[in-house]
Amino acid sequence: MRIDVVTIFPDYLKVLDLSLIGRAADRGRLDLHVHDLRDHAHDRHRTVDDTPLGGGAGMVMKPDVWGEALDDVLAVDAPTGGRRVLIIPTPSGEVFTQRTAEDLAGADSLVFACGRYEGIDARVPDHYASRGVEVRELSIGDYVLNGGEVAAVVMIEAIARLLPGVLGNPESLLEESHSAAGLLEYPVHTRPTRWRDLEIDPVLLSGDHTRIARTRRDQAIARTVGRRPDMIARMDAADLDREDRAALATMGWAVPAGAPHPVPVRIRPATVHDAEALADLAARTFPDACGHVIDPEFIAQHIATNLVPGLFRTWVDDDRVDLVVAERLAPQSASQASSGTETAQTPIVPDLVGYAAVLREEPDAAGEPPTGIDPRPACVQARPGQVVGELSKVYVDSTMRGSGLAPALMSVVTQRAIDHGVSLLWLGTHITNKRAQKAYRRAGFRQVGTRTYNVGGQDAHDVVMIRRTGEGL
Ligand code: 6GU
Repeated sequence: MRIDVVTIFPDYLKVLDLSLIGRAADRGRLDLHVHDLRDHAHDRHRTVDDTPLGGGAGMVMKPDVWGEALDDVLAVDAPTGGRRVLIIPTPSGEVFTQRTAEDLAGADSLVFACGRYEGIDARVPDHYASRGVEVRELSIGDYVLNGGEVAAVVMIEAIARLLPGVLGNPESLLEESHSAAGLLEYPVHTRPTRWRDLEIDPVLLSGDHTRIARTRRDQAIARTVGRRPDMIARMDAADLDREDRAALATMGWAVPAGAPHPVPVRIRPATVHDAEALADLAARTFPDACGHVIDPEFIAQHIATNLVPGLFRTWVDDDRVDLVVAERLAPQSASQASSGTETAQTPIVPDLVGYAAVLREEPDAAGEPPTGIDPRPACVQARPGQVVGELSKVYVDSTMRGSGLAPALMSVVTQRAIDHGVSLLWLGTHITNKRAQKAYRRAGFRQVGTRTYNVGGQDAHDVVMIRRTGEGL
């Protein structure tokens, strides 16, 4: 690749003679030429700028001087049929990204026109574009430098390291930040394994490459969620496997069925303001859990009498009930969701897409158990004094199936129950609902028996599963 740089400060580009890029030039991979713009100024003072037409602050670089300089460079260096790009670094350009670097690495010749002051007369890029030259006005980020030289150095380094034979180890191109994967790179470590009291995840020392890859991927996801939520919002859902989705869902992002990208979702304890939306959600999701076996009329009856706003209000007020909801957030809240900066305004009707509840088996002052708790089946055997909780509900809206939200809700609600002393969790789920059983098994539940469950006056057959938590697991 040939690179020409036109500037009034040729010395700025000397940094490119150092290190990698310099070595690439030495080995003939890169043919770098730096030209002094002032060689094309013909007055006594070698003037390259003038005051802006129309008034205003600063100075503008003269089109006649630039035209002569660029005509020369473009004439000398006409590569035979190759692709040549004229690049004008400017803070008002399109943003230069890794994608731009990859694209430009495919060119045969690049010409950088580095402006100073308020920039180059705007007719210069227009002129060359109209003559068929590929012109790109590019910015390296949202801040202002005094001139294009440093930006040109940045772009040249980003482009040159992608050229074949420039990097010593081309594999390091595969797993880096801003690669096609759309994630920041995972944190890296080297010996000593313990440094100033800081240790690394022991998985990295396990030699188990599958687990190492998973841990690193989770770390890359966590880092990107925290630092660059905009990148998460742009991720291609097709690139996300089930474990990616589960990790994202615990970090405030879920992938709705058929959606192109993750969307921000917050898992939080329910409040009284959620009661109506919870009843709606329950009415939408409960029928799916019945495995199309139970008479729709009985299901409707059960919903109308049990899954009402009053039930959810009662649960919110009962400290024996851990009730958590998953709320879909408006897209602009993405950065707030992951940076933890809460905004005061709560939507009037929260967009709830999932909920989970654990009901603790414990009488209240009046000797009553929590509303809606089921009798503990005989196959669920507790040790004396053990606190038992029923995982009463984990429902996710059909649009969020496979989004990772169900396991995330389950893990949040069970952790809250454990924090409240529960060490044995049980649940009943319809025998035909294999999808739910599989999800519960993944979450550490195992089947211990069956029960008969009355839905709107009709008997339903449930599988009973338990999970022992905390000590004595
Ligand atoms: Cl390309 N030039 C200047 N002068 N300032 C910048 C820039 C370029 N990119 C960001 N700031």
